[in-house]
Amino acid sequence: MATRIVRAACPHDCPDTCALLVTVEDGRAIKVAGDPEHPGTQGVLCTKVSRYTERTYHPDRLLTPLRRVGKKGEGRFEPISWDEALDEIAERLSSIAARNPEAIVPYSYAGTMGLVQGESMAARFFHKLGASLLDRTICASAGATALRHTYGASVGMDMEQVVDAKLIIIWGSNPITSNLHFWTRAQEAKRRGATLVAIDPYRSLTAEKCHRHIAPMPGTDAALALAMMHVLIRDDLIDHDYVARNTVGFDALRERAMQFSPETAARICGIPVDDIEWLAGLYGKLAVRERQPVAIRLNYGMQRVHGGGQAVRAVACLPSLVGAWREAAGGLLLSTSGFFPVDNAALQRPDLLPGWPNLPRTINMSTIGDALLDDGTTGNGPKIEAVVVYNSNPVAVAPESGKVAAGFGRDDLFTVVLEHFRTDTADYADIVLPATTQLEHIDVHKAYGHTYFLANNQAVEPLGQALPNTEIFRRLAARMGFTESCFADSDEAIASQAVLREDKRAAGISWDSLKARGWQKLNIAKAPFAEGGFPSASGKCEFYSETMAREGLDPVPAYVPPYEAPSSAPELFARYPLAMISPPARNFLNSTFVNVDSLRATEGEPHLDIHPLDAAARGIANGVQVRAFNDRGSMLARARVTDRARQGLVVGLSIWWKKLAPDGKNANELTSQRLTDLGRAPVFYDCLVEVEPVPAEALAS
Ligand SMILES: Nc1nc2c(c(=O)[nH]1)N[C@H]1C(S)=C(S)[C@@H](COP(=O)(O)OP(=O)(O)OC[C@H]3O[C@@H](n4cnc5c(=O)[nH]c(N)nc54)[C@H](O)[C@@H]3O)O[C@H]1N2
Ligand SMILES: Nc1nc2c(c(=O)[nH]1)N[C@H]1C(S)=C(S)[C@@H](COP(=O)(O)OP(=O)(O)OC[C@H]3O[C@@H](n4cnc5c(=O)[nH]c(N)nc54)[C@H](O)[C@@H]3O)O[C@H]1N2
Ligand code: SF4
Ligand SMILES: [Mo]
Repeated sequence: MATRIVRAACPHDCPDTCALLVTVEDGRAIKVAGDPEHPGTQGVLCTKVSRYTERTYHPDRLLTPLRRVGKKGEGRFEPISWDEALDEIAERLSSIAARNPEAIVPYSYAGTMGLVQGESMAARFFHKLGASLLDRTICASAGATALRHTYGASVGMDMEQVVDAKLIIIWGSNPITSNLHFWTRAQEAKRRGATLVAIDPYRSLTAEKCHRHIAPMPGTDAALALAMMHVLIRDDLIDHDYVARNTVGFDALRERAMQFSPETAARICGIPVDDIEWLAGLYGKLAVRERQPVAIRLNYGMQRVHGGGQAVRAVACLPSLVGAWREAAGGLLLSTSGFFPVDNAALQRPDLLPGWPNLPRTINMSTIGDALLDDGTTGNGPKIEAVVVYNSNPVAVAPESGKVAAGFGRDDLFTVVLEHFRTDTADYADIVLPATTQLEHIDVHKAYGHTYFLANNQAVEPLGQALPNTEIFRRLAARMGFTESCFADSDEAIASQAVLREDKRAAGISWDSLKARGWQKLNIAKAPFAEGGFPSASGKCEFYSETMAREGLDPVPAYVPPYEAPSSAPELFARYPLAMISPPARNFLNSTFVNVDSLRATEGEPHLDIHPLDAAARGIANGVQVRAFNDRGSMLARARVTDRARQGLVVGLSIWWKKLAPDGKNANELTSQRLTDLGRAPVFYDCLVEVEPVPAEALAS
């Protein structure tokens, strides 16, 4: 029996980007484990990915190309050959492109975070075609834009250092679910005496294990952060030297903060004044008086609301006010992605665009429902005639799902989906193409929660007739007659183009060294901003952003209320008085893994957590079926009456496959297509609903 261990990387959209060791026996992967040597992974994987072989060898894996035979959405297909599939796609795309290539739209996100199987050959293909560009906003662009306007890029502290912090504020983040390896480090810090505080409207698995839980209403974090600044300034808990040397705009920030007394913010957030006084007092005292490391783990959960961008900006100013960056275990971490020198121009080749440097029109992925339903007369460019989906499941994950499904349901739309499984989106495809999983192809990974590049070596041969995304686009390019040499690059060649080796942060890192070693850390100082040196235009942390002022945006962190809240939409609130959020379930990764039986069994069925007082007011008993609804749609879920959800809030952990839910719907039936203040991102957690019990007779019928 031939057994070998292959060094690989977790492909999922998770800050931890774990280093994997795959055990392969006689050509079959039998075990996926965490690399004990990798400092981020420490030999441990989450439950989902330790079950990765269950997903790879799942009986429902797509193993041949398919052509739709039923109605769109019905999910009836017949197998066809690769030649038939690719000929038909090339023919359809060519004829649309001959009229207007902008009528073709790629739709992809982070089903794999790999630089090779993500936007390399695929991007080259769509660029050469002149297709519409896709604005990839569905997750992080509010926060990323805010960080760019504050620090200059998505950069922050090193998660490995956080064990020495004395205070860790876990803000809009649920690491036990979505950032496990940070949580391990936070627990070590706790054992060494750190205080852990969670800021989350929901008593998440993480919040219940922190020393203190502060539960503001969704979308009010900027008010909380500004009031913390108010207290810090009022009580002179400011690192004046750090502020003078390494920040710009303190006076403007002070003026703004003075408008947010703890009383004002407490009213906006729906929390006790003492929460704010206590937290700001502790943060300032530890950092400024005692020179102890204080850390903020900010995460994307708090920027999925109207004011998400400005809220991130407000929180991101806190560590600079108190000089927390002086310590390696201090500062803030939202994302480390901006540290990575990646050669996107080589990977994606935007120069292939027909009008380069003029760009085709851009479609925002977060409003794909409206985009697909646009008839081409609204001034937003031509009607969309074809969509090619890869690494994403928009019918389940994009907001206002009713419209997304109606859009993908258009009979005059040609849809191609590259997938592992027949997802909710694949059901709407004209042609489905079987893609390889991480065990069956190579890749290079950066991360957004740590600072290692990783290699993914191929562990096993592709299953059935599955092909890597790269090979699918390579073959399509050949059929379309694209002759540039980059369309012949092998995956190895693409992998070796990924790292920008001239950058000193990547000194000594290449595909060759990565694939042998598995992972390598970037060369970055332990406390990267101890003496300023932010990657912004001014080199400083920008409390006041000149760039934002020029763009007509509020240059100072501001509180922008939610779209759907009593103060901003009283009439809506009267009809739909509960704020609904739908953050990740622990055993799913977005909509990935929902079809793995053992993981779905652990989650059970779609639930809705509701506070006992809100439940009582509606005659909802624990365990009954309820319907959550608003003007956009509705979904069924089983009520869990629990004070984990604060009063006024309901929580439906997500993202369920619609077809595996009792009514064929999920939380995105209720979410809206409105966008954040910065970054054009969706507002999944800015969503008012009403909830009613569903009588058993109604369910039976
Ligand atoms: N197991 C698992 N892990 C995942 C994912 C998954 O689906 N499952 N998804 C991955 C992806 S793509 C991402 S982007 C990350 C997301 O992970 P996080 O960035 O941690 O974001 P969320 O899980 O969306 O939200 C985190 C917490 O924020 C809270 N929250 C919601 N609204 C607000 C608010 O307005 N203010 C504050 N302070 N808190 C709020 C939620 O209740 C939740 O407990 O996780 C990644 N990891
Ligand atoms: N209500 C609500 N909606 C949300 C969120 C929420 O918290 N609440 N979170 C939002 C966030 S943060 C995000 S990031 C998005 C995530 O949205 P998506 O990026 O669409 O993520 P997934 O749902 O995991 O779908 C990824 C798909 O890619 C496929 N895939 C994986 N690897 C490959 C590959 O190598 N090749 C091909 N062809 N396919 C592959 C997987 O099988 C899977 O079906 O959802 C957003 N939607
Ligand atoms: S999903 Fe996250 S925690 Fe789980 S193995 Fe992948 S990177 Fe690690
Ligand atoms: Mo995400």
